[in-house]
Amino acid sequence: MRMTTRLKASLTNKALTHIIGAHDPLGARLAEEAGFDGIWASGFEISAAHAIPDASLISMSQHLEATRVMVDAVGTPVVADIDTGYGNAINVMHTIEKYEAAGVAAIVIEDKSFPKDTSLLEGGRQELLRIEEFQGKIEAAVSARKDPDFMIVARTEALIAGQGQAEAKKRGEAYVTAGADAVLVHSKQKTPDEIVEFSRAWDLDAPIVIVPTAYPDLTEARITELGNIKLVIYGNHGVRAIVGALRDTFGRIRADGGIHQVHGDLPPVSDVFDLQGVPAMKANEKKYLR
Ligand code: SPV
Ligand code: MG
Repeated sequence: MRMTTRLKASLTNKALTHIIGAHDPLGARLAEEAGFDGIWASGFEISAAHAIPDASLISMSQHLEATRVMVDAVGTPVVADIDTGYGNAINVMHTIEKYEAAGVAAIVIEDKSFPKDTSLLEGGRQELLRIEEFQGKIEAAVSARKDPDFMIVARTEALIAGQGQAEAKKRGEAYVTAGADAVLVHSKQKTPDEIVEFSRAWDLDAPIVIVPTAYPDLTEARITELGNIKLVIYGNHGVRAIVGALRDTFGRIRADGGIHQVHGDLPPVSDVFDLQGVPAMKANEKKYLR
């Protein structure tokens, strides 16, 4: 089954589909191994992996390439975070063509102005596009896709921008009217209240998507109870885990004056060989090297 169709069916048939952020194929493989339904090609993670802010500094081609190599590495759907679509509706059409050709299962496009600022930053610049302008971008995305199962997820930053529930609902509805398959509503509040309120007021068939980074108490069990949230994205836990793990290991090696202490606490190199696909390569060598 195509990844587009598989992801779309998952949103329809599963109570809740869960995907997690990654920025490279190794992380994507580990997410797949852990049993996630898919990969979030996170703009934040890919920016962080380049050690630059998530503020439209990564180019479309950089993000696309990072996404493509993840698609190639896993047998699970990849959802691409295309930020604002890298420009206006025309840029969006080009972006959709390229991401669909790269094999991604769905894209998420957000209603902020370009260049964007990252959503969870205290005091970040959060300027929204006019609704009609963003509807034009969604319509452009819908017209540019070839596979009808390639989902276009419209993300509203109305709550992030402090514009309130009514604005968030109005925008979500307008985006579905324009052809969005689902609406991602983002929140930076520390409690789930704002998202719960949005979910309770939402009465369209199009499913809701959330990124509960700021309000981690909204567990999958509680999300499922709400009924209309069908996709949860864990945005940045991979890159944060890496930051913690590298800082700890690198710091210990310096403190210990060698690798003699950390050595036994790390996964063996053979574990990395497996993740690289070395056993399959060796099997092929046996067959084909003569
Ligand atoms: C990302 O992971 O890039 C996201 C989610 O868009 S957030 O960083 O919370 O905006
Ligand atoms: Mg992002």
